[in-house]
Amino acid sequence: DFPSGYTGYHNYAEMVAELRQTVTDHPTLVTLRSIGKSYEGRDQWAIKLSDNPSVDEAEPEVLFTCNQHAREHLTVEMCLHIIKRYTDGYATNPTIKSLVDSREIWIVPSVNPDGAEYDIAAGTLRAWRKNRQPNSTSVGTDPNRNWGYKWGCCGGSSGSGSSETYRGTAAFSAPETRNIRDFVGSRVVGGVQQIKANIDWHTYSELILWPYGYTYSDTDTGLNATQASVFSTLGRRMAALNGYTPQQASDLYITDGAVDDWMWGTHKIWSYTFEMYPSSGGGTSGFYPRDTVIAAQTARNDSAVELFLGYADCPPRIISSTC
Ligand code: 0X9
Ligand code: CA
Ligand code: CA
Ligand code: ZN
Repeated sequence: DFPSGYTGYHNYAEMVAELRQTVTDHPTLVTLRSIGKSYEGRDQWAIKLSDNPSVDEAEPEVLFTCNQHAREHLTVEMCLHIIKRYTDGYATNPTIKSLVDSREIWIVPSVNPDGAEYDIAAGTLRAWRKNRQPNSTSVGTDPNRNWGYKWGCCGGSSGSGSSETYRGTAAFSAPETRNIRDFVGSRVVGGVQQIKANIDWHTYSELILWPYGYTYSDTDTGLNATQASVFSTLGRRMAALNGYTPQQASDLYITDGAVDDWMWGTHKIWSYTFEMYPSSGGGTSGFYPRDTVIAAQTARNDSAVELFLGYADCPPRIISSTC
């Protein structure tokens, strides 16, 4: 389990208990489902948050994903914080009520539960990143190099099983990414993708990133100048609210097979990667801030998330463009 100084973080069992409690407390606002099982057989839980959550209403859908990377435990807390804020705040906060009533918000607090549990299983913090799927030489595929848009194209991932950025034997070779792929695919209704926008939460460096990650070019196949301007304008507006640094993903470094390129490249979902607190850290210490920072570093994103949800029906509106 989490060691001393970190017990305020949720392990997998505590996370599931919290999700079930949310259903008990707010049965008119949330439903809970598993979207599939991890390599080791843990459920990947998804909350749907909306008015009339058991009905598929004609409302723009939004997806928050957390904990692709095992050791990035602060992101689990971010997803749980969003759930708490938009349920507990519903009755008293008119902005929250109108967003919940006009959107269908999907939240997956742990995309990579096997890795997260392995990271803490010895009672120490192992700095584990990948999933727990054995490969030819070692253990683990990097989920965020396993997505199927330009997978392995561009030197932004590794073909070596021992690497921290091992891309897997094929796109979606990891059950964890495959299940999210299939879930997102299941939201194509009548030929129209219902999910309009996504934030995939990571740590650390305090960044807001947008596609593409596989190329340094601002525009490329499937991403024109107007769309690039939407990404950067909304990215900068959110960054002004949380104090993160906004940039195209490849300005950090080239990645291929990352989730945001797939969400946009394949589904035209406006997908951002947020790298949370801290802004810098020595070695792996940046992945392990004490639990005392959880409240402030999750609440720090409240106004950015609110802006994101407000524009999620049509992000191009932010540059007075249309959908
Ligand atoms: O390398 C990653 O997957 C992300 N950084 S982390 O320290 N959380 O592992 C950054 C990904 C940046 N690229 C894209 N978002 N495409
Ligand atoms: Ca609804
Ligand atoms: Ca719907
Ligand atoms: Zn990460």
